[in-house]
Amino acid sequence: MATDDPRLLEIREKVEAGQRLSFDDGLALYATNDLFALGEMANLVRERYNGNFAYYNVNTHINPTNVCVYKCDFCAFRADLNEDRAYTMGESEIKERAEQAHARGATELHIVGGLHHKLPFQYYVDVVRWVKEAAPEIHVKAYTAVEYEWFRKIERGSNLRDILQRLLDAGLGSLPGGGAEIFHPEVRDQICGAKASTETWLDVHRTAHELGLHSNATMLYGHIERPEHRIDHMIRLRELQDETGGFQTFIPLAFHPDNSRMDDIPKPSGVMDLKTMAISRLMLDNFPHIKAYWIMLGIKTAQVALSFGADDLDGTVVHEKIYHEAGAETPEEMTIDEIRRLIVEAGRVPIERDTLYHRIERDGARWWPGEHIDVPALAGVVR
Ligand code: V47
Repeated sequence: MATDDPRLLEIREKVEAGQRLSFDDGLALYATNDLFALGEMANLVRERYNGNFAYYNVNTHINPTNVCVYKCDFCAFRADLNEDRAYTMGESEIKERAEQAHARGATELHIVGGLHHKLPFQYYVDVVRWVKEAAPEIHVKAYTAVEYEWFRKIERGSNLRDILQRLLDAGLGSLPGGGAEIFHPEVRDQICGAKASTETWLDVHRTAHELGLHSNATMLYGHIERPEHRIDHMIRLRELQDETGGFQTFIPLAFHPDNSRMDDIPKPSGVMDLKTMAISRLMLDNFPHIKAYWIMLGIKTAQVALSFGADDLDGTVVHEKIYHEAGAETPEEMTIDEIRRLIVEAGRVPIERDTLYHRIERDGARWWPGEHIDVPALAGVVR
């Protein structure tokens, strides 16, 4: 490694020996300007865990409603019930979306939306049921921890376990990682103080893991948070993962300010994006995968991120609304050929996966899951 920064050399030794990095190590990584040294260290871990593979899936998003009781400062997607842009999808629209997704070969539907104060919990259960009726093979990755906490509140007398079980019975397959934002109260209280607390977010994922579900985790960065808040966030996730082993993928989400109440904040820079990707890979030593979500990062940065710790690009993604409302300039969809070309050009081997990281074998729009892609360095932690 070309660096002569003694602190980085010390961290490098730990990384080579497979030792856990501390909070102070994380801060030292954010303090360095040696992006190449940082990227090279993250790449070492990335290749130790996932070799030269880069994963993607074929998926579609459904946001059943944008009506939301909360007014998170960063959100450009939400609407009040009486606004013209407010909508709620019914059974036929959800089923049509699921059928379309199935017809084009999607293996996953990613479902998240607003917390609608007039809809009962049964509506959210029905959304999952409608999808499974229309397209039984599709994996439903649905609802953030914030939504689960809302369901618990509106379905009086139920606990989180009952709520999750009812959705499991309707066909739920796993949980996406949204709603995590920044766990540290100095930031969380300011940008989304009203919604599910850090403890609740972690508790929803813990309970889901106990029920045998896998989930993802995110972190929204590039707004008012500082490096210590990001490192604190990663360490809280690492601790829960030590306990349960149920997380699959960590997704750092770059903040998009347009149309939000924080539109005076500039978008995170390319350096910040790559640093955060690399540091995530280094700090989250018990997460099998780190995702470069191209919709948020932009296609070019996501491609470069495959050499800075990331091993996954998410999917072909159709009908993405949350970031496009907030000014994302990426297209709403990439074809399989485009994703594979980006991966090959980055020197990686493209592997189509399903939500739970089984290889997908494909013959046009028809597909079937192959073997599970094990991460050798984490044997025993993930299925
Ligand atoms: O929690 C909202 C973020 C998240 C903005 O699990 C914004 O595979 C940037 O979690 N600028 C929801 N970010 C999306 C999400 C996700 C995305 C892709 C894959 C997976 C997965 C999960 O979107 C929210 C919030 O952190 N968000 N508004 C914004 N203006």
